[in-house]
Amino acid sequence: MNKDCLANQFSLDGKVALVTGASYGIGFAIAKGLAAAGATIVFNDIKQELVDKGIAAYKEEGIKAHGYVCDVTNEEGVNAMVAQIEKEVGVIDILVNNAGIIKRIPMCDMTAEQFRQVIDVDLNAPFIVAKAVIPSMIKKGHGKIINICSMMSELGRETVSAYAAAKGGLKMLTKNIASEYGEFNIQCNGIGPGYIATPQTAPLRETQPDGSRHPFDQFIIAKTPAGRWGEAEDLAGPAVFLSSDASNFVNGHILYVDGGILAYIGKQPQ
Ligand code: NAP
Ligand code: GCO
Repeated sequence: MNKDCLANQFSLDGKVALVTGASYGIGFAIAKGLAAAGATIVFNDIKQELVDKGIAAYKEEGIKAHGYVCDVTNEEGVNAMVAQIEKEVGVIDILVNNAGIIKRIPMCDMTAEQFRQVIDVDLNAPFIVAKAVIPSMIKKGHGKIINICSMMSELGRETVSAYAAAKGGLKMLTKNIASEYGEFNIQCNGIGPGYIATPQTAPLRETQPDGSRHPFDQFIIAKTPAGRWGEAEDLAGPAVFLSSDASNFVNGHILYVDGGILAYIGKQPQ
C-alpha cells in the first residue's frame, strides 16, 4: 500500500454525514473533523435559533452545513427529517448519534419521569435515528454508524444512574447493530469520550468561590494519565477514522478517547 492509497482510506469525499445535536459541543467538533476529511455536514437541533447559530458557526469555519430542526426522540419527526435530507442533500452515508443529555440527581431523588427523559434521548433516540438511516445504507451498499457512548458505558458514579444506564445500553445497542447489519457492509462502532470540556460538563469545572478548582475538576485531573480534561477536538480524528474506509473491518467496537482514565487507578494523594 502506497502513501496515497493509505491517505485515501481516510477520505470522506462525496460522503454525507448526519451528526445529531451538533450546533456546538462534541457534535460540532466531530462535524468539523468530518468536513475537513471531505464530508458534507448535516446536523439537527431542537430549536431553530440553535440550528441558525450552528449554521453560522459552521460558516465561520468555512463549512456549508445543512441544519434541520428535529427532536431526536420524536420518531415521526426523525423519519421526516431523514426523508428531507435524502431529498435535499443525499443519502446519509455516516450517522453520528451524538445528541445527549444528562441529569445529575441522586437516584432515590430522581423521578421515574426524569429517568425516562434521559433514557429517551441517550438510548431510545440513537435507536430511532439508526433505524431511520439503515434502510438507505443497505440499498447503497455501505454505511457507518457511530454512537457517542461514555465512560459511563463502563463505570458508574453517584448521581448519574439514568445516564449510565442509557450509555451502557448504547454500548450494547452499538454491538447489536454491528451484529445485525454487518453483512450489509454497515459498520457500527462507538466512541467513548472521557471527561471533555463542553457545556455539558461545565458545572463540574466551575471555579469555586475561593478561586480554587472544583473538587470534581481536581478529581478528574488526578484520574487522567494525560493530566487534563479532553477537548471536543480530541474526538475529531477518532470520528474520521470510524467514518472512513480505514475502519471497514472495525465493527462493534467502542473506542475510548479518555486520556487513559479507564486504564488508570488514579494518582495517589501527595
Ligand atoms: P452538550 O454540550 O450538552 O450538547 C448536547 C447537544 O445535544 C446539544 O446540541 C443539544 O441541543 C443536543 N440535544 C439534546 N437533546 C436533544 C434532542 N432531544 N434532540 C436533538 N438534539 C438534542 O453535550 P456534549 O458534551 O457536547 O455531549 C455530546 C454527546 O457526548 C452526548 O451524547 C454526551 O452524553 C456525550 N459525552 C459527553 C462527554 C463530556 O464529557 N462532555 C463525555 C462522554 C460522552 P440543545 O442545546 O437544543 O439541548
Ligand atoms: C459526569 C459527566 C460524565 C461525562 C462523560 C464521561 O457527570 O460524570 O457528565 O458523565 O459527561 O459521560 O465519559
